[in-house]
Amino acid sequence: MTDFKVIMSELEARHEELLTRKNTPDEHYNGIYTRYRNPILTARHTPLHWRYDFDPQSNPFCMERIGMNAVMNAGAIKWHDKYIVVARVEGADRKSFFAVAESPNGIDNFRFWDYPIRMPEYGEPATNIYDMRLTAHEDGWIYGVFCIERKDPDAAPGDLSSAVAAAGIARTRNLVDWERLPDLVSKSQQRNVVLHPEFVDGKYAFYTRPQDGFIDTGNGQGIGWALVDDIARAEIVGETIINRRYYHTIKEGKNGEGPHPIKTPHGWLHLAHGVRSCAAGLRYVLYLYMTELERPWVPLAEPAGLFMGPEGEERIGDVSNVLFSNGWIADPDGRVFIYYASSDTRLHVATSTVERLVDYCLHTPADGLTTGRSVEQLWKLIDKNLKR
Ligand code: BGC
Ligand code: BMA
Repeated sequence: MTDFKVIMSELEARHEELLTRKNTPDEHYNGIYTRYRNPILTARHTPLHWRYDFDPQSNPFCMERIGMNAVMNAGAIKWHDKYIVVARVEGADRKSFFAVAESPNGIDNFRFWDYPIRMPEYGEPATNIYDMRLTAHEDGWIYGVFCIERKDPDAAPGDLSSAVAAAGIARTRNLVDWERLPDLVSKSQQRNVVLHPEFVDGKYAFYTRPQDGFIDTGNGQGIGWALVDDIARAEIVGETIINRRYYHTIKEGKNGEGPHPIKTPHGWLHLAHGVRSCAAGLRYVLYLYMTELERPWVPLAEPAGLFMGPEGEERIGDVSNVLFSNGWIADPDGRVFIYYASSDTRLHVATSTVERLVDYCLHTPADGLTTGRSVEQLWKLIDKNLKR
């Protein structure tokens, strides 16, 4: 009994120390963004009262009764002056769920709310849900659009991996009570669906990612754009591809919109992920692109290659070689907080400004798609620097 108390108070002290640890910027300078040294959320950050049974009678060994495995891919929003993330928390049972965590400064001191989100079901209960994109829409609601996954009913008898992915839609005013709307109706499977924050021609607008199968995007050529009349009966009737995949690029295999784009005076600033296949499996990196202000579906600029890729410990985790982001916050003062997860294991933050990210997009050479053109671009810069 005394042991139990001692163990508990030690656990609490260590947990508090972890939660209140100050985060500091990484020393590497590239002028584009600054990484922070510590992950902002990991499985260890989840509340002790989610994991331990605090009753010495029913838990004599003071054991973790419900294990947490990872905290990753989080939607993000500034709300009541707090930096809020709605993280994908994955339990030891491989099921993920959504949980809100808040921080006073966006960089450290993230703390989960007492209870994770109880997401209402729509139709047949989902086996898993993940990767929520948050959108404070001009209609006044905060929307969460996320992936719902169920076993493929047409899978061969021994195939326990094939799945079907679709987009779930829910809305809230307080991030606690969620109203689930019908799932997005689409001819193809969908993952990485994002709601644009403004009406376009009086309609709701979605970034989509049509795909042939659960993993393979197949003929799905990239990030799509679709208008929907009624959010409570959302159906994709036509999709325009606004950001394409190309051979031998960082997004050769697949790509997907991250969080909803940030509105800037120069156009919409988009954060996305690109995937390619290699001997080590799939490699996920982040990239940026811009679209026109008045016509958010029209491409404006896209720097060549990756914006951020996994580095150091980020490379290692449950699904190694992955950076994924579905949340960022643009503050009124121009600062941007990029919430990205590494290797499906932990959540990090990097900071930048709208001005820097727009400059990066508009003035970084675009991908010439051949090595010859890449070297020409390099020569141009070298000449400029050495022949001044
Ligand atoms: C996993 C996701 C992953 C997807 C495609 C799902 O089962 O939960 O993290 O993105 O498969 O690989
Ligand atoms: C996906 C995403 C993420 C994940 C990534 C790597 O397709 O939807 O959930 O981070 O794969 O596993």
